[in-house]
Amino acid sequence: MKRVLAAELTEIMDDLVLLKGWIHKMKSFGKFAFVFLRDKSGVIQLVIEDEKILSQLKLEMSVEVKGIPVKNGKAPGGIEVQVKEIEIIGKTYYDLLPFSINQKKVEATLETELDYRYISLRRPDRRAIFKIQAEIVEAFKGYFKEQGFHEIHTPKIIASGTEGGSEMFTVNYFDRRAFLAQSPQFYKQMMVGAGFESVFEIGHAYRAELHNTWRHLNEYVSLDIETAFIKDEYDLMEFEIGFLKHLFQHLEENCKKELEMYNVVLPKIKEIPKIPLFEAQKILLEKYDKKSPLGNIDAEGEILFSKYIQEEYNSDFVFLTKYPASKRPVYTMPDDQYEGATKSFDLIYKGLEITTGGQRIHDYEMLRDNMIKFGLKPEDFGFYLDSFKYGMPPHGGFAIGLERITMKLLGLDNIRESTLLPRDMNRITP
Ligand code: AMO
Repeated sequence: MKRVLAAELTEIMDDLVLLKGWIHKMKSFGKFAFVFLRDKSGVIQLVIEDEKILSQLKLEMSVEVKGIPVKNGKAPGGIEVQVKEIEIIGKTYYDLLPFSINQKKVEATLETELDYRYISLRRPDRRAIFKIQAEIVEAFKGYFKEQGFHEIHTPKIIASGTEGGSEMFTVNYFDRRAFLAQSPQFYKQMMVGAGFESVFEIGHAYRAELHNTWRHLNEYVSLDIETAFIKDEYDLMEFEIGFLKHLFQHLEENCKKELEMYNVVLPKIKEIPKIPLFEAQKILLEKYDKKSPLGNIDAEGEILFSKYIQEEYNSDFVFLTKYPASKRPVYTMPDDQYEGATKSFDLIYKGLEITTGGQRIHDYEMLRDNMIKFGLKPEDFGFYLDSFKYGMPPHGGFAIGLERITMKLLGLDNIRESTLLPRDMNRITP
């Protein structure tokens, strides 16, 4: 007998159906009970009259059910199943569930939920986050494949850092020291130059950030692109706008139910304002008396500036452009208009940076000289620098943090909520 899913029971079938799932909720009326069965698709009401079996049922057991679907206007979805046979196929071994699966509110802290991720994900609203996340990845793949980009998978155990700074995890690699990749930066550039021209990668990135915040993880998923023969960084911003438009269309078509659970109204993107960083800093100071750190704006500044953009441009998004060279990695192309600035940008979405990108230095000598200017030793960059000796074309790219875009889209408060199994300074399990 073929299994049917709860959500597939939309009309009455004469025959017995086979359902499998977990006991979501039970309402007993003495001689019979309504038992709600949950599977990956939804919840269906069962009517059970066998008192012996009812006494054995416990929340979250997994069961196999054979029964006849009948109409009941009061049942969720208008259909209930009159159970003929029920078998317990997955026993439980708990005294008390760590938190409720079947109530609107969880009544547990986020940390407890994460400790019991294997239970919290049984909640349909929690699984919805990851359904949407999976569709963000689908949309990213779909869009960039359509644009002629080639998917790559680059190593995550690497010999040197790519993003400057000290946020790297070291790994014992036999008798040598290696690092976990902070980003696929060098390899995505290399693959563009190697002839693919346009590449994308969906992969893990590692940051040994020494602070636990609502927006930082130590391991996250990076949606990266890199493309050759661009004119400048504005070509890249157009790619990101194109992707976002496609993404929201894709989510509207594929995640209606899940988006409703979080009351998400998808943004309608026409244009995204592009504002040089120094102007954003000036506006923050003049309008909000908010001072910014040198060559950047901090988390509070991002939130305030997004508020300003929402009021002035009616946009959830803003590109901050022309970041200073001193605050950008060594590979970033200097700007030809503003002294000390670069052809790089961040995309801020509802008060949070979700993307960094920019045009890269593609000329071998220029890159080598920039490394020296940054106080780095060109010989430490071996294969990366060498790959620029063979006609590297003008190119650039960007990376979107998957958990960050998911979080902002759903209006979640903490990045851990949009991370399946978060890694932070205090957590490496489950
Ligand atoms: P950057 O370091 O800004 O740029 O990272 C790109 C994007 O990745 C996400 N992100 C993070 N998400 C969660 N936790 C973190 N600790 C974290 N760090 C970064 C953010 C961020 O915007 N190589 C460049 C990209 C490029 O230029 O192509 C880079 O990695 O969403």
